[in-house]
Amino acid sequence: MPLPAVVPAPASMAAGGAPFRLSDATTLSGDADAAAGLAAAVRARTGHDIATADEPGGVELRITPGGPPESYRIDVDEASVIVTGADAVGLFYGVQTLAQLIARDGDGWVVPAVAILDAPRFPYRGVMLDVARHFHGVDTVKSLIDHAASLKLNALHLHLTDDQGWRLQLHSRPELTAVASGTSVGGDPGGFYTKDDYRAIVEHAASRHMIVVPEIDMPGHTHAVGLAYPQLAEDPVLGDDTLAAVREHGGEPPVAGVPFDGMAVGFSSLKIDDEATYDFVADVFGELTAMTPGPYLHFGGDESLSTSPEDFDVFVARVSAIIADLGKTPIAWHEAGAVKGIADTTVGQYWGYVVPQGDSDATAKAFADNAGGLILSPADAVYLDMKYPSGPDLGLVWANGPTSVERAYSWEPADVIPGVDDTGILGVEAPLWTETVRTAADVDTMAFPRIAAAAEAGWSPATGTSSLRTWASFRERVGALGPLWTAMGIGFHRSEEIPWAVE
Ligand code: TNX
Repeated sequence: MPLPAVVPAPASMAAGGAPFRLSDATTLSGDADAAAGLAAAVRARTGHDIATADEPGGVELRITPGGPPESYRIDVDEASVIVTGADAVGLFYGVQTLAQLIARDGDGWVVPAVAILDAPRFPYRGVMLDVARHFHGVDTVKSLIDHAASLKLNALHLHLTDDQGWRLQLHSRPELTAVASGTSVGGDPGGFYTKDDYRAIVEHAASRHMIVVPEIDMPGHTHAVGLAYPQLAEDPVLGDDTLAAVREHGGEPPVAGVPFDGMAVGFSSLKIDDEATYDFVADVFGELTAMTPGPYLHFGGDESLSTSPEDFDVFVARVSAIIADLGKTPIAWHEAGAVKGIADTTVGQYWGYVVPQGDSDATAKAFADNAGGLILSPADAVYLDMKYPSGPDLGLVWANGPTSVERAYSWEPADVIPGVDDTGILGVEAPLWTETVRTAADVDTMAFPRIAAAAEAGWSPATGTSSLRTWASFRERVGALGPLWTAMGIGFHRSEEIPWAVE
């Protein structure tokens, strides 16, 4: 009997025997939060309501402390479905798995007889949304949280600021949103989150057991800061890369004091020698600390092409220390790993290729050698903004693109950076940059199904250690999720690489 389709692949699964049949007599008992989540999932998938009951029998949801964090087990036979989490998160993930197991059987619905034991490989499993190149409102973000959490992702990284706009209201620095949030790439409208909006996102994420990781990118990617506080920013530097990007993508080159709506990078920098810059950094991350319950604050550090290497070192050392002194763990893109004076708790985020080019592996490895560890976001595999080989006319191609679903899947975290194995890897994150991504539908189509490949890299056993961890298995399992994703309202890309199930 083939194993039922679960994504990301569980640590262990056995199947066989008569299924559990959902009927009007089926009852749900146990943990109230998990029961509400499961009832909603069953309603979305089957159109049926299940009644809750005080007595066990039917479907039972419990928390029994003991196993690893976030772990759960599911035991299904003809008589009962029992989901047991080691903690509330584990039970939540057990419910996500159960929602995937529910299958049509003629006119009815069944849960196949299985025994699943499951726990994550890595503690950090993220998705990033760039709300700076195009602003995306609270509802879009909430949907992304719901959809990503169903794949057991537990971190939402928001890229909140860039050359094109500043998207988070801060009372300590009101000019940022008042002056520098009005536009997006291509002259599209901008926008920003009020403090209440941000709180709503954080709370919604927490209800799905996700943390929010806010990123304020610096010292480059800061043209918008210069609109609000001109004294903090250098004039744009029109280097060869910037001018080439302007030629390739169109639009005007950046001009100091004028909103930038192009796609070039690497031309802006905060003033490194001015103490006012560090007052600004302390205000911004101080206020963000009070607003953000999660442990991480991301300070960017990528593509600072117009900041001299010496200045970059000074800046990264000071900013990482400011964040660490606030009691938070700094995260930076991998370029910052070359900086000797960086706070040693800083987590690095690797965005080089699956096969590292240049010195990207050496700078990334520095984080694993320190206390922080490494988040892997190999651009030619899990960058959700790369074009698909065929399909929507969205996305970029610079990272060895276009990127097929098979390429998004076919990499092994422990094989990317020589000398960095599971002990140095904090986790995996799939970034969605939004130069070309304007709507909620665009977010869905670029993210799904490739985000499922990243989720499996972050959650499931290493390739080679499980028969489920192959492209052949993955494409079948993802295909089986098509009806569930449709019921959840996910507008996924119907890639022809995947045998999508039809009901
Ligand atoms: C590189 S990857 C960037 C972003 C762009 C992205 C587009 C990284 C750390 N920086 O500024 O939006 O490419 O794919």
